[in-house]
Amino acid sequence: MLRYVTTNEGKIAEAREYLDDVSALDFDCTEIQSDSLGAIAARGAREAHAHADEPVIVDDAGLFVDALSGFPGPYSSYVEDTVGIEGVGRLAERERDEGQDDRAVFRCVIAFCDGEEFAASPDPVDRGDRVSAAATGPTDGEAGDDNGGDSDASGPPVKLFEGAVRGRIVEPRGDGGFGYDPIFEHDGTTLAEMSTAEKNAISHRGRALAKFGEWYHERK
Ligand code: ITT
Repeated sequence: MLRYVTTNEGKIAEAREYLDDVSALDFDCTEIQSDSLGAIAARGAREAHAHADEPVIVDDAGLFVDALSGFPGPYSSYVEDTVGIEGVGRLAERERDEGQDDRAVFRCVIAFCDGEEFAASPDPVDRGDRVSAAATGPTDGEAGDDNGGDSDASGPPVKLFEGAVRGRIVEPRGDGGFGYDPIFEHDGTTLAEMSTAEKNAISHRGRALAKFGEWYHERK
């Protein structure tokens, strides 16, 4: 059984369109401070696999607004909880009034770990060095203890699957989906105005899930 480490029902609903044997696992992964979604997801997948001893996926997603130099990006969750999606929309609008454009990109990285090695393929494998270097933060002896000296930087390899979708930041529309979906428009329709299948067909997560699903079915 594949476990999807998330408390977000929307993510599970989207994943079920690609994976028939997936179930949610409520496990509180360490959310490291990093500007790399891959580093955050890889760290979570290692931790969750060590905890559950089952194949796991962890997905980290973020909204990168061009006019805000990529903000909120990896901080999207915190910003949704504090400023709110309308607040992000207003910030983007203010910048737009200053002549900036309204484009944005939604990115998603799915990290898979089952404790085994992976054959080389086009998708990156995090071996606890390349990505964790970005995730490690202060080294031993440096100030700060949040994520400093990432003791889980080594460990089993983690395979990463990435997806992205370009769009525009607009006034909120639609009541489907979750998170930033109402303010993210793709080809004239916000993600919140789409069904799950329509969103998956063009979305960051749909693209990452399609790659992962194909690879995972062959691996099984
Ligand atoms: P888990 O960590 O439990 O998986 P989460 O919702 O916090 O749930 P993320 O950290 O990946 O998941 O999400 C970062 C933020 O981006 C968060 O505010 C989400 O609501 C939002 N988000 C993620 N995927 C999204 C999507 O497909 N559409 C709209 N917003 C999304």
